[in-house]
Amino acid sequence: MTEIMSQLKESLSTCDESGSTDAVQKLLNAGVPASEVIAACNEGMGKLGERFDAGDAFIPDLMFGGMIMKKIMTTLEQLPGAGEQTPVGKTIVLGTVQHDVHDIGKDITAMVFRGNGFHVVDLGVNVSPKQFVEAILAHKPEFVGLSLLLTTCYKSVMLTMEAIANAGLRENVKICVGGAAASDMVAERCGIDHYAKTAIDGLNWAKQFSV
Ligand code: B12
Repeated sequence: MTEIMSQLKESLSTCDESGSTDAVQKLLNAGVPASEVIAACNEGMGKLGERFDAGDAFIPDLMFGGMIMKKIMTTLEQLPGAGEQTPVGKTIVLGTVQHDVHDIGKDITAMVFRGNGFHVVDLGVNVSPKQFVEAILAHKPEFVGLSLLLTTCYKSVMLTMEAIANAGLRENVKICVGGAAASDMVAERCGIDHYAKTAIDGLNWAKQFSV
């Protein structure tokens, strides 16, 4: 199984579509849980990012890698049990912060929360601080999830937190941040309750308040 996991990571990082989807199918057929498949995909996408950093991959590669990843997610979403579960009656407003258009991690997070009975309000990408505030007012969520992939968008996180506080809503919601540019330090500096390393980490954090 380790070999197929490695095949998946290698195929995704080199944008080999059939190699990636074959590996996913083999893993699922062997009963590997979707969460482990997602974790391997994450690593593969991270490696693709490293290739991009090293000048060995280019924007079209990132885009193609993103398309392969979305295809894999569609397969995972169709698995039995991946849909809405018994509602836990809690809502999360989710979005990728302003000026950032990466949505794969956010979409996985939405899928994971939905699959565990949360009501998910997905605001999409490039979400302005004002849109977050409006969504909190409209949906009265218990949780807000910010996705942050670009270090240049750190300021968007700060401005979003400021806008939520200025609207008098900070005490009403628990807030977490995730994505490649997020960290414990970002969370701490922005006054965010939790840094979620993965979607599952975010879910487990939210679940403690949801029993
Ligand atoms: C695919 C990709 C793209 C695609 C995105 C396609 C899409 N539909 O999303 C495209 C081509 C659009 C793109 C564009 C750019 N990209 Co890009 N991209 C990537 C890449 C390779 C993979 C991202 C990804 O999808 N990973 C897989 C997912 C599953 O992982 P994830 O997002 O981290 O999510 C997981 C967790 O973090 C967590 N999570 C994420 N969000 C949240 C939120 C909450 C609430 C919770 C609980 C959890 C959670 O859950 C997920 C599952 O566990 C990364 C490399 C990397 N290391 O991330 C670079 C990367 C993020 N991109 C980068 C760059 C520079 C860019 C561009 C600026 C390039 C350019 N010069 O134009 C543009 C910016 C566009 C913009 N304004 O946003 C850099 C950022 C560097 C930096 N320091 O900021 C990276 C790190 C690559 C690199 N190493 O240089 N990119």
